[in-house]
Amino acid sequence: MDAEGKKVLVVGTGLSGIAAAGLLLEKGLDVILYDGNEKLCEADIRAKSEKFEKLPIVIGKLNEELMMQCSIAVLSPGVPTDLPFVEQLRSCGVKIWGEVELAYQCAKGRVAAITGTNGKTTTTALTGEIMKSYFTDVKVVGNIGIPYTSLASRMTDDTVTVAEISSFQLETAHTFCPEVSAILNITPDHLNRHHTMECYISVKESITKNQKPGQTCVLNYEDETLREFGRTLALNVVYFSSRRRLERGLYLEDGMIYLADDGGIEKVIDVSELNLLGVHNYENVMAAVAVSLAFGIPLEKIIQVLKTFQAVEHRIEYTAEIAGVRYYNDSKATNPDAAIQGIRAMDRPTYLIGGGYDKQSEYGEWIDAFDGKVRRLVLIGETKEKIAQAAAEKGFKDYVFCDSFEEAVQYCRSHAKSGEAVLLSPACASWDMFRSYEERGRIFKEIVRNSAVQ
Ligand code: UMA
Repeated sequence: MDAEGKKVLVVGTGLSGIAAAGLLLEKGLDVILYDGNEKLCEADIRAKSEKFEKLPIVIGKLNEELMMQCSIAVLSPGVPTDLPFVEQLRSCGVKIWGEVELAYQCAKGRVAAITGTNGKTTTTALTGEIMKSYFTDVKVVGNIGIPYTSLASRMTDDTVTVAEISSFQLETAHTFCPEVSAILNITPDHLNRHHTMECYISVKESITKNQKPGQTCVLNYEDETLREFGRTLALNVVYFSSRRRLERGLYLEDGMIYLADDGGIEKVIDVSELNLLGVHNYENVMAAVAVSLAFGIPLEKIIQVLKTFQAVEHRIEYTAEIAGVRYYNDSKATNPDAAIQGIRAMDRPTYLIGGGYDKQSEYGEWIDAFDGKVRRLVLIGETKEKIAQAAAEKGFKDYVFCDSFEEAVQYCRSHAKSGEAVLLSPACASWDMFRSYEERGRIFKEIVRNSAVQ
């Protein structure tokens, strides 16, 4: 890594920034750690790692003099690349890298990378489990919650890395080149960050931009954008489909997943043998199988893992049954498309908790997917009025507003009757009320479980 005797600026002091700064210090580079949030306290940041004892930390505003001292700025994924200070860094000649770019430049071994609007965490976790059953050194990193930089220095030529990569991370990943990539689906999300759907699509597709002929890209045949994109790639493209038989690739038919390869068809698994629910999850399974096969893992080995793999936390996660009411935590549904999968998976009348941070999403299709199943929509957060308006426009008037998250859960607790369900599937990010969707999901589970013992 060439920092030309200058300093490296790390932007953000969340998971990514802390791990990136740690990696750079380990490499003996001069690091400045910066966070734009004026409310943060320097001592708290310094306490995050023993390595930070003498580290220069800047909070609030960056001055130009300091920018001029840097050759590279490593941005955390949550930092938009078009902010004025990032533009200023560029005009000072500072290279803008993301945390994934830094990790990739320091890492070794083989890489599989998974992106898509929804399903990437489940697919990454499942692919990681399959890889672990076959290879001795497997690292599962990225948007899944383990920064790539936190493990990069421990990777060797024998390491297999399975990386969940978000659109935010792809924006600043310049040389990143996975041996196998997968794009699961692309539906509107994060449009406040990427501005247009075209930009969002092209960022997602850029996961393949450095891949070479002979390397593999796994794509969802039922996503028209991706189907067309596959036709333009000079790579080994493997499609999967939940709606039709494919001549080559993986497909779902009558509850069975098949692998078709130039005339030969093999049964992979009957979906009733999986511990995962819903067609979207069968798509995730097909993608994970395709990635694993491309890494040379025998199908029998893959099938063994499929039979034991459990759903990821916060994704249509069964939480409890209290007085005949079933509670599900789908906090990971941070956009309408993910929330559509959540309500589709319900098989009973449902009290649905929705709303949160405003990412400028449209909620009409989510409301269409209620399909008579939503007994009441319990709305919270920044978007509650916007969602209520979208619901009213669709003729759905059975909604209530709650002022706090706790109030929303308690409302459902006191209204839902035996045989009904309560589903937290907000269709929005959590950042207006919580630090993360994980925190929102954990608090949901806590309130539900505590109310069971009252
Ligand atoms: N910050 C600034 N300036 C800004 C914006 C943020 O200084 O303009 C600072 C904040 O004050 C804060 C820090 O940056 O101190 C936060 O950085 P971050 O938002 O990048 O969060 P991290 O803790 O580093 O977590 C990130 C991912 N977060 C985002 O992409 C928003 C995590 O994905 C990921 O798990 C983690 O890196 C490890 O790789 C979460 C996520 O919500 C799960 N991802 C989105 C999604 O899945 O939809 C993309």
